[in-house]
Order: sequence, then structure tokens, then C-alpha cells
Amino acid sequence: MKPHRIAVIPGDGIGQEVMPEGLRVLEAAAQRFELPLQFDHFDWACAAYWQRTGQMLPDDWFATLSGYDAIYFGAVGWPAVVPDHVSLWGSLLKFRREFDQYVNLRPVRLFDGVPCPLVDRDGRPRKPGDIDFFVVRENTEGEYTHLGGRLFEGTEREIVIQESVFSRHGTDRVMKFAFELAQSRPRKHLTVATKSNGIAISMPWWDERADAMAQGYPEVTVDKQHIDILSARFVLQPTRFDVVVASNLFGDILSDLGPACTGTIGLAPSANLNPQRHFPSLFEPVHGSAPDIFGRAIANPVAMIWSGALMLDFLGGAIGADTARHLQAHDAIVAAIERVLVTGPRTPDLGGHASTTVMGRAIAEQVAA
Ligand code: GGG
Repeated sequence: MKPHRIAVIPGDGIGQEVMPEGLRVLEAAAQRFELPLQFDHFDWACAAYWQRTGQMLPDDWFATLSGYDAIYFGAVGWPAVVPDHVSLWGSLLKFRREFDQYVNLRPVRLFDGVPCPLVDRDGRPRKPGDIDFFVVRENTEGEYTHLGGRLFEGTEREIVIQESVFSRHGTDRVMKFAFELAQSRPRKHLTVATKSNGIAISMPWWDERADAMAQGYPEVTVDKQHIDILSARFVLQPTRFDVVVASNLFGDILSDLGPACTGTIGLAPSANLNPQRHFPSLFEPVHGSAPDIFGRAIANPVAMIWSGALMLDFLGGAIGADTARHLQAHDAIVAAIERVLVTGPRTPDLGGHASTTVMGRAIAEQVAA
């Protein structure tokens, strides 16, 4: 089997602390399931900025990364050195856009052993199985644009404009992905996040595109929910959800809220996919660089590790790959996470006292076993 070439970008803050644990677990899985993984490391982070050129990436970043099968990414952001909007647009958002990673797939799941802050109607804590859904976030357009500007800056008449962009091509393709995913699941239910009462041009149109796509998926039940009540239902009635499709900004918010409802955002993985594989896809934890906890060795490594499992699953779909073995490796990593969350050492966000490395090692040992 040809090796999978993986570009490793730990990035900033706790990205540097959780990445070694992600790699440790991937190496254990690669050895056990005989998967040929080749890792190359890149120091593209705020600290290097890139070697003081005022850009986050070197000029040849696109050509360099195009030669890879996947990007394994930690986190971006160190506002003491580079303003957050500069670092985000200068790296992560560039990858998503230029590599046309138009789906951001974010699983949300409550695990056994993780104290859940939510209760049901009778005041009982939520159980695993009550929360088990996917957020499908549109990842290349929507509210995330650089279109707009400031007028009369610094005066009483100051005006700031920021446009959103929704293309039919961009919307239909992410809807299609979400419908396909819903169709593949037992419940076959899709929730469309909208705000068509308030955002009265783009969101009614977004709903129309969902209706049009629904014609091709008669088995999938669909409901549209305004983002405000949808957010409330994540907290109050999480059992309602199976697959949720959302615009870029709404999806970003929901995919932090969802994991927070399952106890900690430190568990939440994500896959930024170019489903057609024309370009490398990128796998990263949902959490950011967390400067407030960097250096204390308390960051939860699970989101990074689970993102690695998603990467193996995706790589298993490549032409010539042994799909079954990749899937086994994915499942072994998720099973190891499940076990350690119940019986193993845990980081403080999970109520434990373990360091990032101790928890990462415990998961790697389970994978190797
Ligand atoms: N690994 C996630 C990360 O670095 N996140 C930084 C961030 O602020 N991302 C915003 C976004 O995903 O749109």
C-alpha cells in the first residue's frame, strides 16, 4: 500500500500539547493495523509568523500541502503576537477555502463516564445515547467573508459593512452531503438551521435549497429550526437531533455548544472535508489554542485523537486503500477513548487530575493492546 502522506501542523497554544498525543495514538494504530502513515511536520504558527514576513504561511504553502493526502492540524491563534482575525484568515481559513474543504463535519456525542451538565424533563442526568448527532457546517462561504469595509472611520458617522455570501453551488453541495449522511443513519432525520424570519433574504433562500434537495431524499425527515430555538433545544431536548446542517457561522456556534452540552469541548473533533479528494482534507479539534491553559499540561487530548481517527476513516476511502483496515483502526481508537473515559486517567476538564500526556498514553496503550 502506498503510504498516506500527512502534513502535521501543531500550530499554537495547546495545539502543540495535544498534537504529540494525537500522533502517539495514530502511530499505535498504524502499527497494529499495518497502515502506512508518513508524517511531515510544519512549524506554521503565530510564533514563527511565518519567519517574520507578516504572513502566517510561506509563499509556497499551497504547492507544498497539495502533495499531501491529509493535514493534521492542532490550533491557530496567539493574540499576544498576531491578532486573531489575521492568524485565522492567514492559515486555517485559507486551507479550508483554497483546498475547497466545503464540509466541516463535527460529531457530537455524550460518552459514558463523562459527567453531563444537562438533565432531562424529570431532572435526571442525560445518558449516552441521548446525545449522538452530527453538525454539518458549511465551511467555505456564508457569513465568513472578507467582503465589506468601514466608512467614516473613527467618526460619529462610522459605518461598518460585512457581507454574507451564499452560492447555489456552495449551498447545494453541503446540503447534499448532509442529506446523504442523514440517509445513511438509522433515524434518517435532518435538522436545517435557519433564521429565515430575521435574515430575510439569504435564509429563506437557504430553506428553499433544503426543500429542493429534500425531493431527492424521500426517506429523510426534515425539520427547519430557527437558530435561536435550535440552540435552546440543544440544551433542553438534545434527543431531537440526528444530523444538523448549518451555515458557516451558525455551524461554528452549534459545534461548540453541542460538545459543551456533552460535558467538555475538549472531546470534540472535526473533519474539514473535500469529499471529492481533489485536495487534502484537514482534521482538527474543534477547540482553539486556549492561551489561558497553555503550558499547564492539562489540555484534554481526546479531540485531537478522535480527529486522527476521523482522518484514518477518510483516508480509507482513497483509491487503493484497504478500507476495512482503516475502519478497524478508526473503531479501535474510538473504543480506546471510550474505555479511558470510563476507567482511565482523565484531564481536569473531566474531573480528573491526569496530564495531557498521561491521558494520551493511556489511550495509545489501549489502541496497541
Ligand atoms: N482547531 C481549531 C482552531 O484552531 N480554531 C480556531 C478558531 O477560532 N476557529 C474558528 C473557526 O473554526 O471558524
